[in-house]
Amino acid sequence: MPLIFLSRSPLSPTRLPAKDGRSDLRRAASQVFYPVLALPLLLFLGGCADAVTAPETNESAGLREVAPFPVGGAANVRFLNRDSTLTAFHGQHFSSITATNDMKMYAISPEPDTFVWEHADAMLAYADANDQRLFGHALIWHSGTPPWVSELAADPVALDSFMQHYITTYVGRYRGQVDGWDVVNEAMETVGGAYRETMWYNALGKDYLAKAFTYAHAADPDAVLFYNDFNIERDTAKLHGVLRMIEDLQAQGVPISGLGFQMHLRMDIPDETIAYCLKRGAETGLQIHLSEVDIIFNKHDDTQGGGVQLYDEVTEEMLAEQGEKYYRLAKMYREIVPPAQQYGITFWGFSDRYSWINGFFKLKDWPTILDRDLQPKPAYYGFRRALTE
Ligand code: 9MR
Repeated sequence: MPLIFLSRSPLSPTRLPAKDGRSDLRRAASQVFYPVLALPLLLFLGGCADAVTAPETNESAGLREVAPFPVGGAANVRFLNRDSTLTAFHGQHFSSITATNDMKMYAISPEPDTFVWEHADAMLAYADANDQRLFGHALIWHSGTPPWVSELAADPVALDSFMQHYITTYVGRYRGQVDGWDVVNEAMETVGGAYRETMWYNALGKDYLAKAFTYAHAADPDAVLFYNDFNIERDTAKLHGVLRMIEDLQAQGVPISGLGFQMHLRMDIPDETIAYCLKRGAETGLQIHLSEVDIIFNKHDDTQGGGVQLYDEVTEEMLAEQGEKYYRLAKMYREIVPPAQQYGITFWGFSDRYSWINGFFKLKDWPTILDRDLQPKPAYYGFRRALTE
């Protein structure tokens, strides 16, 4: 399916329609505290896993039509232009899109005093043409920082001034059109609750987070502004570190409005731990985004090439279990996160053929909702069942 590009300039002042009419609700709810009891929920989920469910009456409808919250798929422009089967799937099933890499700092500002808008504009045009919400990933991230910006760290004043200029220009350009941003990504150490000593942290101290959110809010006061991290659904020390940081930001009046759980899950991460972490996250009152969902069978040590191949082949039974894991994840999100805080669930790649997992960790795995032939897996049906029950 060819991409259709609209003629509307990305500078148009019209905010993309609140596609489900919920944007205002989402923001209004961001300060509300919702206590949730995890135990009854887990008992309930345990019961549901075996429950006989009524057949769905609307099987041809896309996930986006049956979901009570936005459902997204991460993709790059090049990818969307290349694979028409996946483009068609993306348009049919997703109401939200995140650029996997095209909106990172290394893509937007690869050289000094340069902004390259071509791919971000194309993402916006694609989102517009498909009536999807565009989510911005990610403004400040140590791994997304191009070398020339890292060199600025020798002069903290210059680095701060660049950060302000970058965020103001970028968020300002897409004001009203990018619905929300990962303002800061992965500011905590891989394991445990300490700040990651990135060049941003080393030059500016932990205040770089407050500054980034403040600059982003000034550039688009209506955008939903997220802190996003990985393993915070399993490493409770890391989650608690993130919660302390959020409390600190909120106490200072910093305009943070969302918390992203990346949710790069593994089959053996206990549901009880995920439920606890979601509950604690929701208690912040922030919007909660499951921002990069996939579920692997094998293991890795969180480093590039660090895969541990436990399973060389996947069986029907394993795929069925993965379907139940997807089911329980979506169900937990629906039951634990109050509806007004459900910013949505986004898949980080949605086919086993193209998933980042295999190349990055040097693993053979089956993490997504479509198989290598781009056919829906039990994971797809499990996820869908949790939306429609
Ligand atoms: O999937 C992304 C991969 O293609 C890129 O090479 C990499 C570096 O930019 O980033 C990957 O996406 C990461 C995301 O931006 C942040 N959370 C972890 C994701 C997987 O590494």
